This record gives sequence, C-alpha cells and structure tokens, in this order.
Amino acid sequence: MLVERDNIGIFGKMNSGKSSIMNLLTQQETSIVDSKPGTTADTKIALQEIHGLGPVKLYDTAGADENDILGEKKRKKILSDLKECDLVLLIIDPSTKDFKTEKDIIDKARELDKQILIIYNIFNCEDEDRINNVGEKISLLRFYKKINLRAVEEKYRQPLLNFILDSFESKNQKIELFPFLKKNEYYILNIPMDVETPPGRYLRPQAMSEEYITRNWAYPISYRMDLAKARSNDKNENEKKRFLDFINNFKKRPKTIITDSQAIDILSKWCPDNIQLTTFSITMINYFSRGKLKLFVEGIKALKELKKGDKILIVEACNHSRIGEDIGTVQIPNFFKKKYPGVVLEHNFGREFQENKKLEEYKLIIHCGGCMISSQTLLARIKDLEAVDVPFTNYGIFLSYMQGEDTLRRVLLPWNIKI
Ligand SMILES: Nc1nc2c(ncn2[C@@H]2O[C@H](COP(=O)(O)OP(=O)(O)OP(=O)(O)O)[C@@H](O)[C@H]2O)c(=O)[nH]1
Ligand code: SF4
Ligand SMILES: [Mg+2]
Repeated sequence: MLVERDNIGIFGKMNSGKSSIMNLLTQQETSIVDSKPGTTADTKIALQEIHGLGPVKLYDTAGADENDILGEKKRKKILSDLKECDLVLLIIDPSTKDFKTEKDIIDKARELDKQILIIYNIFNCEDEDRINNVGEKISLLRFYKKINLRAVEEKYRQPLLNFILDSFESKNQKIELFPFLKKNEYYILNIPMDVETPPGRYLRPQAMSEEYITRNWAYPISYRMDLAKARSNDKNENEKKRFLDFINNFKKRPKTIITDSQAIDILSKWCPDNIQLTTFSITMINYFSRGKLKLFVEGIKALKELKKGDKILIVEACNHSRIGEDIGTVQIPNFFKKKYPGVVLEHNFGREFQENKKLEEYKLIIHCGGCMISSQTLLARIKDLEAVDVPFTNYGIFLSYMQGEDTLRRVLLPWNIKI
C-alpha cells in the first residue's frame, strides 16, 4: 500500500515556542529559535520519519498574531498550511492574556474538521496555575486533549510523542468495507427502492458495496424488496414467497444479506438462520469511522435510561431532499413516540452538527451512515462527543434494536461485536 505522509502543523502566537517544538520533534536545529518575536517568518517544513509516527511532514508556522501588512500575508500562508494539515498542534503560552489568536486557530481548524491537540508550553512555574484560566477563556478547549511541557527540554520529547500517538488517527490506517468478506461467496444487497428513489444510479452505500464485493472476487446480487407488500396483510404472502424463492434458487447458500435498514423489520423475520444479516448503515458508519462501530453499539445502551424531557439529537450528514418515509424525520421519531413518549427530538442536517453549541445537553446522538462525509469529518464528530461524554449510535443499530436485542445481536455478528 502506498503510504502517504501525515501532515502535522505547529500553530500558535509569536514566541509561544513553536520552533522549539519543531526542534524537539526533529531532534535537530531545524528551525531557528530566538527570543525575538516573529523569528519564523515563513513556514519551515521538515520531512521526517519519526519512530512510532511513521513518515510525517512537519510545518513550523509563523506566529499568527502579527499585526502589520506582512502579518496579513503570513496569516494567509498559515491558513493554507492549516488546510494541508492532518493534525494541528496548537501551542499555548499560558501567561498570555489575550486569546484571540488561539480562538481563531481553533475556529478555523474546527471548520476544516482537523484533529487538534493542545500543547501548553510552560515557561515558568506560575504558568501551570494559569492553565485553568486559559480553559475558561477558550471554551472550545474542552473538546481537546492537552499536554503540559517545556519545549526546550529534551526530556519532554517522548511524552510529547506518546501524547500524539495516543490520540492521532493517521490517514494511512486502512479499513475494509466488509472485513468478513470471503472470495467466491454470494452477498445479497437488499435495495427496496420506492417510487421516489432517483433512477439511473445506486445510492453511495449500495454502489460502494457492489464495487467492494466485486473487486474482492465475491459475487454481489441485488434484490429489490417491495416493502409495502411485505408489510401488508397479504394472506398469500406473495412477497415473502418471492423472496424465499430467490434465496432458495442458489445452489450455494449466500453468505450474507446486506439490507437497507428500513427493511430490517421484515428481514429480521424472513432471513434464514444460516444466512448472516447486516445493514448498509452499519457498514457505512464502521467504514467512515475507521472501524469504530463498537463505540456506536455502546451508545445504544443510553436508550435504557431515557426519561421524559431528555433530549436526543438525530444527525443526518447530508442535505438531500427528504422524501415520504424518511428514516431520520419520520421513522425514528415514530419509534420514539411509541416507545419513549416525552423524549424531545432535535435534528441536525449537513454541517449543522459542527455549529451545535449544546452537545452536552443530549442524552444520545443518533447518526446516519455518514456516507457523504469524509472519515476526517466523522472522526472529528466522534472526538467532540467523546470529549463531552455524550453517547452516540447510528440509524442501522437503532432500527435493528427496535426489532429487539436478538436482531441487533444478529446484525452485529458479522462484525464480531457482541452485546
Ligand atoms: N524557558 C523556556 N523558554 C522557552 C520555552 N520554549 C521556548 N522558549 C524560548 O522562547 C523563545 C521563543 O521560542 P521559539 O521556539 O522561537 O518560538 P516561536 O513560537 O517559534 O516564535 P516565532 O517564530 O517568533 O513565532 C526562545 O527564546 C525560546 O528559547 C520553554 O519551554 N521554556
Ligand atoms: S450521508 Fe447519511 S443521510 Fe446522507 S446518504 Fe449517507 S447515510 Fe444517508
Ligand atoms: Mg518560530
């Protein structure tokens, strides 16, 4: 596999110790360190293989708080560096009084869904007492992990590396769409199109699944289930017969059915025991969270403790037009009305989640499959939620759980997750 360098940028005010951090990481005099503010006039780049981190490109940027015209040019450069970075190291000198620069950097980095880590550079002993005060002044700091160190002392190099290694998710972590896929086996994609499903193409989860299965030498077969018929009280059970005929026509048993979560109520009953069952939504959230499905499964437990008046946030990552039986706005709310009356539901669409200032108030977040946002964005959301200790789950997990714990257990089996 081609290994891409992770870009790590060092940002902060003039004289906060950015170049000292650069040199601490590279173990060389890569950047000039001086007590004169504005020593680093232009971004200094170092390409390095850092033990444990792998190949990285380090950016030592100019101080973002310079005021003159040149300062404006430097800020533009800093912003373009910020865009390139996978990880933003924000260096804060706790003795400073005005935190506008730091706030601006955090705002910009959040807007771009960057991973952010905070380094308090301790110049003298009183600084440690000042750190709480910084946290109060910059409320967004609550989302990020922090380390205190002295940038000019070599002994802080290993703690700094460990700190980065513990929290940073490299873009080189490869993740399989279906880790359980086996060559030469059949996989059924259940796609219950309705009249409003746009013609001419598959939706992203379906297209990604078909491509992945084919690429890995297995056989994807699509099936269109008529959900209205399947749910109707048709005494002759024609839709069920059609499905079972289809399944029983294979000489070799298909391995797994991957279904639209909307059809889980039917498939939890119809899918034969010797065929595995899971959903597109679960597949997507595992893929785009880089294998963090387990965290989303953990979150479902929050349903057990819901009380009247509790708030739940339903998050849909894209802004597509909402159609008749929409999962987020119709189906999930219907389950709440029935099973958890009095619980208050709110919605965030598209990028509204990033703007939501009250994440702490929710008892649970229910996120869609996330197939139209990048892993970087989804990971940024997970990091925020973990920092404020709000549990999160996903559409597919929720809809399966609504059919009972057995169904949830079943759709998680292919992923080797037990509840
Ligand atoms: N005592 C002490 N001095 C430090 C520490 N970190 C940096 N310094 C000093 O602070 C001054 C500025 O450090 P730099 O690393 O050049 O800071 P910078 O953020 O790169 O500054 P600019 O490039 O001007 O934006 C230098 O004189 C450093 O020796 C520290 O942890 N303790
Ligand atoms: S991003 Fe979410 S809402 Fe949009 S298509 Fe993908 S799973 Fe559905
Ligand atoms: Mg510098």
